[in-house]
Amino acid sequence: MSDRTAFRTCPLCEAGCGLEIGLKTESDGRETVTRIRGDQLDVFSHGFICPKGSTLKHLHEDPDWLRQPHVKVDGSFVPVSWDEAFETIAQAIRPILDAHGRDAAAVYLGNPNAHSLAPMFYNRTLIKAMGTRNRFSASTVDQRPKEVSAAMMFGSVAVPVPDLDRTDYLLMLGANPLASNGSLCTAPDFPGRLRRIQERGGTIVVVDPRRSETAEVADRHLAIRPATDAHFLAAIANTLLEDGTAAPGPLTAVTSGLDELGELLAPFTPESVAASTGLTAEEIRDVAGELIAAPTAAVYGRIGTTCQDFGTVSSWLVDVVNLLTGNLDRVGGAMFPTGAAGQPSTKGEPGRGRGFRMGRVASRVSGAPECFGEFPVSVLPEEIETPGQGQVRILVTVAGNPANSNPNSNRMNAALESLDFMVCVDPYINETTRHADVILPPPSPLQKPHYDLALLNFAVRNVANYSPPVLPLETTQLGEGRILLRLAAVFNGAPASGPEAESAADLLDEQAAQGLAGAAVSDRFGNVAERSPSELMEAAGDRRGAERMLDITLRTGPYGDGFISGAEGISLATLERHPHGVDLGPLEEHRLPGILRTPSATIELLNDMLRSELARLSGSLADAPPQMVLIGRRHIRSNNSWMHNIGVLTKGRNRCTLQIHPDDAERLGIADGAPARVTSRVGELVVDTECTDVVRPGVVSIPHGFGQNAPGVRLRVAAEYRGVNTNVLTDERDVDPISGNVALNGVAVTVTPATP
Ligand SMILES: Nc1nc2c(c(=O)[nH]1)N[C@H]1C(S)=C(S)[C@@H](COP(=O)(O)OP(=O)(O)OC[C@H]3O[C@@H](n4cnc5c(=O)[nH]c(N)nc54)[C@H](O)[C@@H]3O)O[C@H]1N2
Ligand SMILES: Nc1nc2c(c(=O)[nH]1)N[C@H]1C(S)=C(S)[C@@H](COP(=O)(O)OP(=O)(O)OC[C@H]3O[C@@H](n4cnc5c(=O)[nH]c(N)nc54)[C@H](O)[C@@H]3O)O[C@H]1N2
Ligand code: SF4
Ligand SMILES: [Mo]
Repeated sequence: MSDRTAFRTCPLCEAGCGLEIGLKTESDGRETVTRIRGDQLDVFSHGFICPKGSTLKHLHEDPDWLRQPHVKVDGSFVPVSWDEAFETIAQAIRPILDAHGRDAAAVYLGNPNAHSLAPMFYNRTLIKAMGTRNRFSASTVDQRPKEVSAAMMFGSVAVPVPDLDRTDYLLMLGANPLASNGSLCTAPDFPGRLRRIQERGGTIVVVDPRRSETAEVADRHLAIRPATDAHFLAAIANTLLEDGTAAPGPLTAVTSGLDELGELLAPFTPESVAASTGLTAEEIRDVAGELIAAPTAAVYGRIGTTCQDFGTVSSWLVDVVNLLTGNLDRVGGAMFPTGAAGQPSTKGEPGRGRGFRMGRVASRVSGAPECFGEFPVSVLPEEIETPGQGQVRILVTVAGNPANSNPNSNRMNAALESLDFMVCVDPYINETTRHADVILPPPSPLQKPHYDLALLNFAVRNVANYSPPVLPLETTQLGEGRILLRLAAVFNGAPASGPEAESAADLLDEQAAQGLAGAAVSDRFGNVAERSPSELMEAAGDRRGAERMLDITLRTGPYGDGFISGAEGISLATLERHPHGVDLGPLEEHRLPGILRTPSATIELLNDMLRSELARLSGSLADAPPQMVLIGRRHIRSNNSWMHNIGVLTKGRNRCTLQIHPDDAERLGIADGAPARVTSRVGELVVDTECTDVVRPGVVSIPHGFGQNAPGVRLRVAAEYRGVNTNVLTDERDVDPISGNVALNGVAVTVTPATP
């Protein structure tokens, strides 16, 4: 029985489903959650949720979720006040920064930041206050190659998404939305959207070394050899160019590099890539022919195409094929969303900008190029380990678990333990935060406001949806934005406690809002603003913190009243009146060339980095594949490394198994269910096997994110789980050369029976 119903967007994955939350007032006046189910009226998810959606209640009530700061004293964590926590940080970091400079402190931003409103704004403030070039994030174990390929082609991180609701033909590579619910393609009820493609007579083809849950429902599954997607896509592109069926249509006029493309892709014929991909030339030609013949078609690639050796060139080829088949920026093809917090098109004119540059600075130890203002996480351990000027001695993590999620976990754990000082903005004592000196826990998702600032820019429909906090903060808690502002103030040398610390945080908030309003109006997107910065600040009224930042962002976005003179544009107040979201309609076509931000105001297909990668790619055609390679997988009941503490999700059989093909298991003498020893260049582990023909021979699969049974971890449910951390095996040296993203898939391993 509920006394009240609240509506909120689920922040756990990219789908962003609407939740209906029942609340009851207890005798002490506090509200508790009675039930969470899908919000039938949500304009985007229409009632869909996955098994994780209802666990916001469990997360909120998890006794291991810290509700006040913790400081390590003599090796164990003790709860302290916020003032004490920030004083501890101030006293520890000041002498280190004074002696060794700003680069002695590094920051690592993890995945949940992308799902969290305040950090989307105030991580910038923190980073600025830290003044360090040593910036890292989970992006380089994830989507960085796609961001790079999009930025090269379009001049900004404008990533086309498959128009799921209107396409006739969907070619998906390295994505398993039936488990992940989609990524870089925000689509609540992805399974339903796929089903409807088939119901309207369309076709789904899945390219994956494993017969994933998504492959099972597809019309066709091509069991490609890991890390050869670029071979496959290059052969498709080359086939279309060779047989003259390539038809970029009106985009030809705004594309540069098309002439040279044929020559560079010439080595890749369906016949020449058959051996490496493990597919037949005929299968590849069929897909090429079908993509052209389909009334509309979209190619979509995800983790399997980005977290691999040829990440950037694979990601690039996805959109090259979308372009060559005439499906880029067209209904039913690969389209550019118009997020309410996103990038408007210039009016009428081709967009022009500074384009994409990387490598402005290089990392200290191995010279890895900067990309989007960050170094790849693959070099974080060496930056901590290697003495000298600029050595990383302090690490701040915000919503990240690099000890589990990054490659070569043994090395990462040792590096984290060797730091002089570590601060984690994180709710849990887990594999990473156990190394911390201070943990600053954010409130639970139900206590935070929400707007999918980043992810709605990748949505298959234009939608805007704001959720106010459902439950209040407890007296021991601090909002996440406030935590980041207070921490930034400490790095600025401001007082760490008392009223002066509060004022310092207020001042930073004021500066952040003014900076945003100023930047927005001074021609953020080549449009002329209708409102001055002070008008925007005034319009935000009494709002402060993330809500004020969001209001300014919405008002100066493509639907905002900051740009549309006279019209009732979207502001935060509009969204507050629509608890189920505002539907802004299906994706629009012809956003090109208006959204381009390349210096040439064209789609820039080629550059020297891509030319040299294509040479490496053709060189790799003759490579003998390793005998056995490791890939990852996800399960609908997991969320990277941090939700195994929720019992309703982890109950049931062990899901952290080594999937191995029965032929391989027999050859290696490994019985189904028996433990196997898996060894890579950097580490080894023992894991339960699961003999199954869902993986192709020569490929084994272990899901990531498990292994919470490490010493010092305080996750009482997760620690009991029979899981291992697969990133003990993944190799920080194995990176996509352009983006620096780690090749978490396609890792060479040996598998042997483990004698207990
Ligand atoms: N082998 C292998 N490894 C992988 C992958 C793979 O496919 N295979 N996938 C990679 C991918 S795609 C990603 S995105 C990375 C993720 O890498 P990370 O972001 O480093 O790790 P997560 O497992 O997402 O852990 C998130 C952390 O944030 C904390 N947290 C949760 N909610 C909040 C919050 O609201 N606020 C704050 N401050 N903290 C919060 C959690 O306690 C946890 O410590 O892992 C990568 N690692
Ligand atoms: N339930 C759940 N949902 C999640 C997450 C989670 O941990 N659990 N994590 C979230 C995050 S951070 C992200 S980034 C997204 C990721 O979303 P997805 O990209 O859909 O992630 P996966 O489910 O890992 O699917 C990747 C697929 O790539 C395949 N693969 C591996 N190597 C190759 C290869 O070389 N080539 C090809 N073609 N395929 C390959 C794998 O077999 C797997 O089926 O999911 C998000 N959603
Ligand atoms: S699919 Fe599940 S985890 Fe993802 S947003 Fe929807 S309910 Fe939340
Ligand atoms: Mo991710």
